[in-house]
Amino acid sequence: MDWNALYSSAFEGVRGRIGRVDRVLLAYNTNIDAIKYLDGRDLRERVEKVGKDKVLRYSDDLPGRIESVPQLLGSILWSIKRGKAAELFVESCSARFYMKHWGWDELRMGGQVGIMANLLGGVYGVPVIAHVPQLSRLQASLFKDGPIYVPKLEDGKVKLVHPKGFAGDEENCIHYIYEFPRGFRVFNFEAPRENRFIGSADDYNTTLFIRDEFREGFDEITKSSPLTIISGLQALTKENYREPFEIIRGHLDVLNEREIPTHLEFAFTPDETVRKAILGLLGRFWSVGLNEVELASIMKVMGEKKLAEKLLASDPVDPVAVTDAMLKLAEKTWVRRIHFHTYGYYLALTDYRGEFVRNALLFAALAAAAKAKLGEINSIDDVVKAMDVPVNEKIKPIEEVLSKVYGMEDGITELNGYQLTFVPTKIVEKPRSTVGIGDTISSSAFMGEFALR
Ligand code: 8BR
Ligand code: 8BR
Ligand code: GLC
Repeated sequence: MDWNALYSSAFEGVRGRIGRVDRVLLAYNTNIDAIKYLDGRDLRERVEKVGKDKVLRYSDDLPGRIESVPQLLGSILWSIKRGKAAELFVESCSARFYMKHWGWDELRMGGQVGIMANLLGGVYGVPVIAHVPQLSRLQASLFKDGPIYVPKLEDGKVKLVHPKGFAGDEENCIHYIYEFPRGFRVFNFEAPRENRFIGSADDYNTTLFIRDEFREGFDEITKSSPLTIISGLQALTKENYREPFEIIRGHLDVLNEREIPTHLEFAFTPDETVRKAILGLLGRFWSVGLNEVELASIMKVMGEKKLAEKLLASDPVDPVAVTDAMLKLAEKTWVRRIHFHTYGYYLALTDYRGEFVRNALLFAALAAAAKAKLGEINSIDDVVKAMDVPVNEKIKPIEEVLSKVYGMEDGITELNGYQLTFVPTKIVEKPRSTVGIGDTISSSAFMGEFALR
């Protein structure tokens, strides 16, 4: 299969038709990402200063939330040791103060909504309406120019303005992101792959605070939005999820009534009660996007323990286990589209057919590689700069398995009344940063499908 030729025509196809996507509504999580690229010596000195013994126990067991500086440093070590991402709410003032003084190398737009708003609106030129829980001046300044809007209530009426024109003087919701490259060393730990630990000094996104504009004006806001992407449910806990879930159910009623295709970006949700509650809502979404850890975590709450283990057992992930899990999820919830992404390839299961599903995935993979390579995509023409990143050769055996087991050809096959679609991705050797690549993939693919339909 000449994947490069398919990549190239998928890109041209989406670029030529992107103007057909009218407006995308994005809710709920937007924040500021303060990114610190870790330095091994600095980290070691900090750990020694607060006490190695106090810190190291958290590198074995991640705490539920951060209540002290040793917990913060220990959690960072937990991520490094495993090369795994983790995100925890930072409750303690002293840890928040410590992170602020430690500082950052870069401030970036954060949160699924913020990242997707800048990509879809600021880069692709697709009009978006975004939910921004707190619009501080700093938060507003991180929005790109372009057709990005937030609703503003004036005399009970919804007006759409660019975030920079909102004139809000609200709180800063800062997520401190500690990034490390593959091979990063501290004490006797060595990171098996690049990743990050996130400490969220944020009381709004973490509890899914929903603004009045979205409580009172939702009906009005959705009138002009033919597509929706929802995210930000991941930090809720069994103690606080009920109230926001009530509002979300109300929002889904409106979206379903209007037949607006809605995608859920399923980020890792540590609380099992919340994960089950999300599973219960999934049938009301058109589409869901997730990675292998997230799919495994859903299989766990569906009682599919063996399958969950299989999903985490090999690298690259066994595509037959992924397909089994996607089928189980689709048959349980009736969600129409599942987009799975992992390091090296994507799979989609849809209850509809067509090459456009594959081409949208290819466009997304090119955007992901561009994001990894450049750190930030500034125009749609930046996306094509990733064409020279080679298609992942390690994925050949995965393609062979899919062809042998399911008779897949050119990345497409039929299975139990669904279309199963596969693409091998382009992997950038030394990515600039890992934050936000998943959001780039999911939003580009979902939007891409509707451009190509
Ligand atoms: P298990 O609980 O099955 O080990 O899976 C945890 C996975 O979710 C890890 O891959 C870890 O990187 C990720 N994760 C994230 Br993101 N946030 C986490 C959190 N708060 N606690 C535990 N794991 C988390
Ligand atoms: P999550 O954060 O949701 O897991 O999404 C990250 C995705 O980014 C991975 O599934 C993988 O497809 C992609 N990715 C990563 Br991580 N590193 C990449 C790289 N260096 N080049 C291209 N894609 C990458
Ligand atoms: C989560 C984090 C946010 C980050 C985003 C990237 O939403 O809270 O800080 O920007 O993931 O995907």
